[in-house]
Amino acid sequence: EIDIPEDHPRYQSLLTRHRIEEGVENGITSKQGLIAEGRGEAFDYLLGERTIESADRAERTAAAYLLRAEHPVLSVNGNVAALVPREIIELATVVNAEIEINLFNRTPERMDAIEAHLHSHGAAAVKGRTADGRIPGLSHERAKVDADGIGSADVVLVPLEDGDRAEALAAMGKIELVIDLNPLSRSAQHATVPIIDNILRAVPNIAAHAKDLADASDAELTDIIDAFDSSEALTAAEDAIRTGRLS
Ligand code: PTJ
Repeated sequence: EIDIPEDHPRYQSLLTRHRIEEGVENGITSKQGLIAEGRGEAFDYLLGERTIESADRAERTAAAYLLRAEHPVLSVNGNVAALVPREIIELATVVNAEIEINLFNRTPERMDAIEAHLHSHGAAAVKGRTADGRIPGLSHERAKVDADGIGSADVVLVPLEDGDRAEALAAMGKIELVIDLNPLSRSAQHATVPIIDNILRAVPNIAAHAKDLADASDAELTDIIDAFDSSEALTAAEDAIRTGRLS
């Protein structure tokens, strides 16, 4: 077991690393997930390991999209399952979304391990096993989705997604909410709403905004959505990284 003193200045980052390491040991996270985590950590360090103002606005906008959606789906991969299993289930409950396991490196063993992990954290139904739908333009394993899950979703939350898949989902006309610490990644660039923040902070904050907006009318949700500018959000994040200014 892990023993990190809570007053360690890098407590959160050490805890994150430990969860990802444990995820790999338990067959949940891929080895590439370890590399992705390292990359994310570097960007988070440069952002000051906090939710910048523009990311908070993106998170509120994401909450508005999820609440207004007819069929919202939260996509879960090996990093998401290791880092925020409880928080993703909580968000799904708050916005009434489905959860679908959707892996870049899909194997039956990892599908099983992630499904069991989500169930152990209280998830009721988890999609992703049927795999009777395809994302056009991707090779076989990477294209698999559930036809009645991501296949027919109008709004999808895709945290830490590979660029090709993010692009292909956007080409299908989905409203894509992307959580990615790298504002220059193709996933962030193709997102309807790029959320440049650590998934550890982003998912609970989207849920908090969704709770706050629970009684908002469709018109109010639409106002929030219309006021959001994705290229401005990307620029603000890049600016914060380059200058250390927290915009
Ligand atoms: O579990 P699988 O098989 O579906 O694979 C998942 C990974 C993440 C390995 C796969 O989707 C992948 O290869 O993704 P990439 O192309 O490495 O992109 C991951 C992005 O997430 C990078 O831009 C990272 O900066 C970012 N990232 C990493 N950790 C975090 C993060 N963003 C937010 N919060 C994090 N904790």
